[in-house]
Amino acid sequence: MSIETAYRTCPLCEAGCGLAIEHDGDAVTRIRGDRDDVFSRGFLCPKGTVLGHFHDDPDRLRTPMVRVDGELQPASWEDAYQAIADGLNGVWERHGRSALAVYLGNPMAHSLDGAMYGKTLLRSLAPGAVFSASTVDQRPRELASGLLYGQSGTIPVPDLDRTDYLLLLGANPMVSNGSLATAPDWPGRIDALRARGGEFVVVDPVRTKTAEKADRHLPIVPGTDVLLLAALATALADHPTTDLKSLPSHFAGLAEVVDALSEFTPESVAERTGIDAASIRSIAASLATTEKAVVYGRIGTTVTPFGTTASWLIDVVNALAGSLDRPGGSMFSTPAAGSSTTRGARGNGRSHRLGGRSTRVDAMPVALGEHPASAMANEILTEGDGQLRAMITVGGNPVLSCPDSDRFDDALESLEFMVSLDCYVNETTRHADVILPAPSHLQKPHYDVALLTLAIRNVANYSPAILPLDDGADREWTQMTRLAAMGLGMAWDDETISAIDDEVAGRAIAAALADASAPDDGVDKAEALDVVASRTGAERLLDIAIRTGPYGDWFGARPDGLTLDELESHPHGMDFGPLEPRLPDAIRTSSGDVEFDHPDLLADLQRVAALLAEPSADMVLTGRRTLRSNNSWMHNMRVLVKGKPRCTLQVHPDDADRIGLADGAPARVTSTSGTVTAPVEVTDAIRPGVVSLPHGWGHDVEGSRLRVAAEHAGVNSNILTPADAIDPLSGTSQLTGIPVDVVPA
Ligand SMILES: Nc1nc2c(c(=O)[nH]1)N[C@H]1C(S)=C(S)[C@@H](COP(=O)(O)OP(=O)(O)OC[C@H]3O[C@@H](n4cnc5c(=O)[nH]c(N)nc54)[C@H](O)[C@@H]3O)O[C@H]1N2
Ligand SMILES: Nc1nc2c(c(=O)[nH]1)N[C@H]1C(S)=C(S)[C@@H](COP(=O)(O)OP(=O)(O)OC[C@H]3O[C@@H](n4cnc5c(=O)[nH]c(N)nc54)[C@H](O)[C@@H]3O)O[C@H]1N2
Ligand code: SF4
Ligand SMILES: [Mo]
Repeated sequence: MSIETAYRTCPLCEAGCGLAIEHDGDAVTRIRGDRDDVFSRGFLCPKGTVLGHFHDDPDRLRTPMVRVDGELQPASWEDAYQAIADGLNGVWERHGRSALAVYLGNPMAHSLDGAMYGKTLLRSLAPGAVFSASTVDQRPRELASGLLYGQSGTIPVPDLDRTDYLLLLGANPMVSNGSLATAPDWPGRIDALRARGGEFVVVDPVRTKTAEKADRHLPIVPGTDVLLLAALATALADHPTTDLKSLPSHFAGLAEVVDALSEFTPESVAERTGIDAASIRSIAASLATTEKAVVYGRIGTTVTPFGTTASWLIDVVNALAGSLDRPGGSMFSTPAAGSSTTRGARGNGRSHRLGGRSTRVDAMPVALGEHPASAMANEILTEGDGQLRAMITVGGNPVLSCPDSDRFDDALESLEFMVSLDCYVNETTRHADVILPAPSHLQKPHYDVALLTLAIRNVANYSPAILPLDDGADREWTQMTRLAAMGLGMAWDDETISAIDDEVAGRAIAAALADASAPDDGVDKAEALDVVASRTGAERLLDIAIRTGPYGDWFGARPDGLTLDELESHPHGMDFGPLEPRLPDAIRTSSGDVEFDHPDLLADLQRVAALLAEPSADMVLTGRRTLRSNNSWMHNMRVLVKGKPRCTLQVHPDDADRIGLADGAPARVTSTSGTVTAPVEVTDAIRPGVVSLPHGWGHDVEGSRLRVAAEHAGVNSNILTPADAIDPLSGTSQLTGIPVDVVPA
């Protein structure tokens, strides 16, 4: 035995924990938290320990699969690519380019290959529609950032380690380990906040593990955070210590916003939100008087019909509290691989307006270049010009993660051609004609390009691959480039792939050198290409991003600057310190100011007023996450699914009594889109009038090849999610507060 220890960042969720992976050749013997990791200091969750189990999972695909006589069968890489080219060309010839759709799933947000090569794939295929998990998740937050700061990636995060007052809405970081706020060990960081005398307040219809840690828990009526936030804004504006004139001059239009919100007082929203006016006023007072205070909202605030407006109001409240862009408040990171806050310059940006393109069938908004996931089924099933007839899914399982699943499942079955880049034959990929297997996470390098732009400290960590690729296998960036070559009408042999790769690298360098952030005394493109010549593919693009990032060496022009080699020589990561104020420099609107009084957001307040007047539904459905799950796709790991079933319908005891539901007995839940039957879990942790079912289950479908998951199937909660309920600004699906009827089954 010769056991080696390799260090790598866990790619599974947004926390990005450092792992110490002990392995004997191909065999992983143990995974621990890396105590020397500069960010996670040894923290990890049960999922982080299973990367070896995943690698060894016999159901994980090692070879491409191609449909032959109706059946998915193992095939050579060559045959698989040929089948893809034939299939795509056929669809393009019959129906044109616009008949193809691409769906990008959540793991692509964590994937180095996806981050570096996704754009090349999309640009070359020029599909009629791009869908992603963003419109069942954070898109409202991105859109609000686009409108306010001029760039959708300019997302503020709570300065967790320094704040003394954290108001958290619609997030359960004790279970999710945090989202749009990259921070390993949220539990420890919340404990530290309380230990330094800070206060922690949670707004959630459920008394979650996170709420249990709070000084105060406010069980809100699902979907009404927008009202609470509006009332917090008016109460803050009223507070004697608030002086709008003392706020930075680059916060434009706050007085107009406060005026426009005037009807939303704590008293006026109390009944509708379920939170009394005195509580709202006391929170506003704490925000006003605590120097280091912050409001942070997550998925419970975005997957509602008011997601964009609520995300905007979170920043309005932070600004009024003097917390935006201040230590201990809501801040912007300075990530090593660069971001929308480090590229460009103040004053040379452009402002966003809503009301651009919309979808063919349902006229849903195409925000930030993406079609809403809620529109997918109708775009596939509705005949006419522009009908989608082929789809490529890249690391996504939309059959379990997107609305109106039963109908969407039928839609996939009706496609003329489908390709999936994935690790399994699962609920979604069983419909594919060709599946290209993703290497296991241990077989590819990792750098969390996207999530490190949302880190609560400025940190960076690069992990090379630990295990070699299987013989003849392609990494995902190569898979995507071969598909891109097909889109460009080129061959997809290695020579062409390497030529495309060179061109992509050259373009990345040219763009960086032309950027306002580039030094005047820099090298030229040819010299720069020479400097990065030792790497190819996604790693070369990462090297370019790091060299031209805020700490970068600019290909030698800043000799002490950062390179990927330098980062790689720090296996436990590099820490560039706590977040620093970034405004106004990081603003990219055309005015150069944060445009708080954006007309599209102010206009939406009419809808908010209508919500205030609308009666609550008798019973609504919300979702939840469980620690041992990761959306839909880790239920084939026995260590994660053993024990009591987790896919239960949580019901308050009063509701259970009224409806006649017993703990453990099955209940039938019906919405406008469908019906599921799930076992009841009676718990007083949930607000009366609300039931909760986790998403990502329902593994008992025909044709999937997940032997362990099938034994712990659960039900697919998204059968209950209607496709027509969205945030009309961002197109994001409503996944919480869905009216349902619950009866004993
Ligand atoms: N009702 C309800 N629905 C929800 C949510 C909710 O809260 N409630 N949450 C939503 C959210 S936040 C999200 S992000 C979405 C997730 O939605 P999706 O991204 O569609 O779903 P995942 O379950 O993450 O599926 C990931 C897929 O990628 C594959 N995979 C894993 N790793 C890799 C890899 O490295 N490479 C490749 N090529 N494939 C890989 C897996 O096998 C799986 O098929 O679900 C959303 N759906
Ligand atoms: N263990 C585990 N970790 C994960 C994932 C996973 O599936 N499992 N998924 C990852 C992904 S893709 C994401 S996006 C993140 C998400 O991370 P989080 O945003 O922390 O997501 P959740 O844990 O679902 O917590 C959302 C909370 O919102 C509450 N809620 C529902 N409706 C409302 C509402 O109307 N108002 C308010 N105020 N609260 C509401 C729910 O009760 C729930 O407690 O987690 C990531 N981490
Ligand atoms: S918290 Fe997230 S990043 Fe950390 S070990 Fe668990 S799954 Fe991996
Ligand atoms: Mo997500």
